[in-house]
Amino acid sequence: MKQQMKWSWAEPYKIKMVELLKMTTPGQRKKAMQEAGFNTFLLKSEDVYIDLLTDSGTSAMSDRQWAGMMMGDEAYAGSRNFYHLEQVVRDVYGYKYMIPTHQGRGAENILSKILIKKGDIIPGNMYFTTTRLHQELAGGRFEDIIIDEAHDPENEFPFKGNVNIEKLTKLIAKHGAEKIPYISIATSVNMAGGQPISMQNLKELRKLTTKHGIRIIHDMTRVAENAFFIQQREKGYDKKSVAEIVKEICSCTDGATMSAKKDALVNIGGFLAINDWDVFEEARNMVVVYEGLHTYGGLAGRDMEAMAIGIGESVDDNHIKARIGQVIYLGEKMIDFGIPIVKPIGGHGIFVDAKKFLPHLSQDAFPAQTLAAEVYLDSGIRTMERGVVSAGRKANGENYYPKLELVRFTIPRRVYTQAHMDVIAESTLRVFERRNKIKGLEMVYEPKYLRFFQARFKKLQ
Ligand code: P70
Repeated sequence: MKQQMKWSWAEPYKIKMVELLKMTTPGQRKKAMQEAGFNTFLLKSEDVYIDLLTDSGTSAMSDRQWAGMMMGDEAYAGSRNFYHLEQVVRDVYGYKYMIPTHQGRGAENILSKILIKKGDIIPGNMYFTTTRLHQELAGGRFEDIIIDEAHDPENEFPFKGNVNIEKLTKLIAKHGAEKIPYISIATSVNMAGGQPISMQNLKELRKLTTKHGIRIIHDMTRVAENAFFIQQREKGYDKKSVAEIVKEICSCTDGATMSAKKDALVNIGGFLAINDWDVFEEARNMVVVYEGLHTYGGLAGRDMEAMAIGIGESVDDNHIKARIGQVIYLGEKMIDFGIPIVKPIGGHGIFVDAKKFLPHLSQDAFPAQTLAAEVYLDSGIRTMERGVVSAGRKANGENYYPKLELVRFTIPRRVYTQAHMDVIAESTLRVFERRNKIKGLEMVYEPKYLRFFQARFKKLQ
């Protein structure tokens, strides 16, 4: 499926300041990769040319956001930037109550502690690393209820973030609604490749959960990107603005955790939003233990101001069209080169299928980790493993073996140009051309939690 838009898109901004990049030699990159134990998380950013590790906290703020930083009210309590942020969350997303947190996982921690009891089941549309870990640490167990299509990189279903309603119905019948504190629903499902959930599916889910008295908690980290895909692909939404669709999505859910470092165009920040007063009360109590007072939650006043302004900019149709237009441009270039990627192209990056790219490597030789290292060695481009290393181990110590073994080329917002996209695709092509000669990796150091961040590897001979 060609996703290319009929007419060219262009950025709805011009560049006022630039940051110079360091270019490296193959020898320097080899040394840096060895020192980093073949883990791109352990590279020094100085040794990176184009940084596609993540779209989290790496976007460029606007002049308006920077001006907002100067308007920071750094009072310990009751900062005016907090009240501005609270108002924006109500106006743009429609949630009643909001507590700022230092980033997304801060909100996940508090919410999981409040809503989950030991032995609970939390069904969700594919796991996310930090989200699942907080659910498990609170005594719960995550159950994947995403549609099967999401696990197949080749399947071009337009809403691979959808929930399999039948699977969920069976799960409720099996465990009983009292064992399910909430359904964990992400928009733009990260681990599936930035795939959207449809409004129709969300509405069906709302109906079913209302019948059983189960809450829906929304991981709204990339909700605006999901809304764009609904506008482009779902019947009845082509005339609606991204802002209208975002609000409609949120209205189908009871609360949310947000990492504002993505959609909301800030370098740090997040929040917990909820419509239920009792949960809010408890969260407001708990935030002082883990984050800070409920009117700053671990953030400076200036951070909250930049976030409030960034949220407004994030739901602008022209912004989102250019943001996703750039991702699609890169994806189509890779498809034209014959590089196997997850389809349809998602919202925040290109996910290269490492199983298909390196079919001679078993999952125990970490194909995605290997490929990420090889792309860096070729050009200094940094990407992220999203496969067996990220999936970690089950409570009984066995490895999770996810069907998707991917390398994520994540595109920061408003940072790189179309020429950078060309260089990225060409570097990946060079690695693809020598793929048969590439050997796998062996893990030589494994941390207990979220191992992908700090694990170290050695080249297999
Ligand atoms: C990424 C980042 C963060 C994230 C997310 C979704 C859908 C929650 C969070 C947590 C950073 C990251 C995190 C773990 C592993 C690798 C990278 N995703 N929900 O790069 O938010 O980072 O603010 O605590 O994508 O995808 P936060």
